[in-house]
Amino acid sequence: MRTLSMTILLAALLAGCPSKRPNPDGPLPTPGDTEPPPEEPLPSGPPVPTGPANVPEFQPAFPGQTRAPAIQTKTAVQVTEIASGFRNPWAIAFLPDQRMLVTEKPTGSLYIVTPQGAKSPAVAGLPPVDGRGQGGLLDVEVGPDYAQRGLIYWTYYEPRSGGNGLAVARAKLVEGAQPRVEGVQVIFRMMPTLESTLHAGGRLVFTPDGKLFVTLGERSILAGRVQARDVRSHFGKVVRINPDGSVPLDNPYVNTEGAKREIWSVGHRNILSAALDRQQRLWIVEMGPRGGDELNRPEAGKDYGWPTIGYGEEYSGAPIHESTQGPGMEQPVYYWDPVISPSGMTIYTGELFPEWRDNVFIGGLSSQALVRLMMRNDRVVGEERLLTGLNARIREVVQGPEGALYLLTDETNGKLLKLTPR
Ligand SMILES: [Ca+2]
Repeated sequence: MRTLSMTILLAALLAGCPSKRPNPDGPLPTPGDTEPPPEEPLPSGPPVPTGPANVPEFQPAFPGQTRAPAIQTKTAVQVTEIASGFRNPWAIAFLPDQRMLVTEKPTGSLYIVTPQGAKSPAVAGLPPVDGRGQGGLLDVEVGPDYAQRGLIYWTYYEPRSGGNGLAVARAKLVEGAQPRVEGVQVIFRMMPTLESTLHAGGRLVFTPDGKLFVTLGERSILAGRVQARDVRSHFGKVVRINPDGSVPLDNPYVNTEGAKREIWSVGHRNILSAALDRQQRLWIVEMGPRGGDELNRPEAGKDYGWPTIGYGEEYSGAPIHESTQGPGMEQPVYYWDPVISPSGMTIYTGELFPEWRDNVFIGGLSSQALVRLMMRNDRVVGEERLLTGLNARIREVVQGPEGALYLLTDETNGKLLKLTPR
C-alpha cells in the first residue's frame, strides 16, 4: 500500500527534479573483461514466477539487473538428510577430514558432525552469546593454518555493558569425548556498542592471501542505520582483518582521519551471504528492505549506498530512498523485488555438478528456496529456485570437499542436507 508521502515524492520526481531522478545514463559497474566471449546463447524468456514488485516505480539501472530469465537445472538432484535436531542452525565449516562444524544460532552451541551424521556433544568453552532476535552464534570457519595450530574462528552477538555487538573470536579446537576450545581470543569487535537484536551481519570469508573478511549489518534501528555510510562506524560495512585481528596496511581507510581502519567497503544493510569466486573475488548478498535484496561485489573503498539509494521500501510501505542511483555510489549487480531473504552463499567450483560451474547459490529464508544464479561477465543471466518442495527456510549453503552442496534449514528442528547428482 502506497503512502501519501510516497505519492508526493513521486509527483515531485515526475514534475522534474533531475538531480534525484534515476539516471539511466549514469555510470554503471564495469563488466569483467577477463572472461572469454560467450560460447552458448544466453538464457531468454520470462523470469522466475514471483509476486508483483513491491516498488514498481523503481526501475533497474541496466537490463538484467533484476528478474533475469528463468533457467532449469538439467541434472537430477538427490537430497539426503545427514542430520537433524539442530535448533535454528546457522553455519557449516568443513574440517580437513570432511567432518563438519555446525553452529546453532540461539543456543550458542557448536557441534562436530561426521559425514554420516553423528553429532558430538556441544563444544565447551565458547563465550556466551546474546541469542535474542537475529543474534546468537553465527558463522564458523576453519583457520587457514588449522593443520598446524588447530584454530577455528566464529562470529557471535556479544552481550556488552550498554548493549551488544558482533564479535569475532578464535580458539584452538581440542577434540575428545567432550570437545572444547582453548585460548579464546576476541580478534574483532563491531563498534560502537548499541542495543539491538537485529541486523548482525556475521559471515566470515578467508582469502588465499591470508586475510579475513567479516560482513556486518547496520543494526536496523535508525541510530545504527544512519551510520552505514559513515567510515567512523563499523555498522553496515565489510571489514578486512588479519587472522590475529590486526589491520592490513593496504586497507582503503588506514590513512583516513577518524575512520575505522578495518573497513573494506561501506553502505551495506545486512550482509548474511558472502563467498569468493574462482578468481578469489568477494561477492555478497545483502538482506534488503521490502523489495531490495542486493547482490554486490564489494571492492576496496567503494560505497554501496545504503540507506541513501536502493530499490526497496520499508515493510510498512513507507519510502526509504528518493532515488535508486546517486553520485559516488555503486549499483548492485542484481536485486530482488520481491525479496528472497538471503542467507548463506557459495560460488560453485566443484566437479560433481559440471552444469553448475561458477554458478552462485544463495540460501533463501522467506523464499524457502535455494537460489541459483547463472553468471556471464559479472552479470546475472539466469535464475532458478531449487528445493521449493522442501517448504523450508534455507539458512546456509556451502560446497563440500567432494563437490556436493551442504545446506542447513532454519527451523527449531533444523536439518543438515546434502545435494548430489542422482
Ligand atoms: Ca546498495
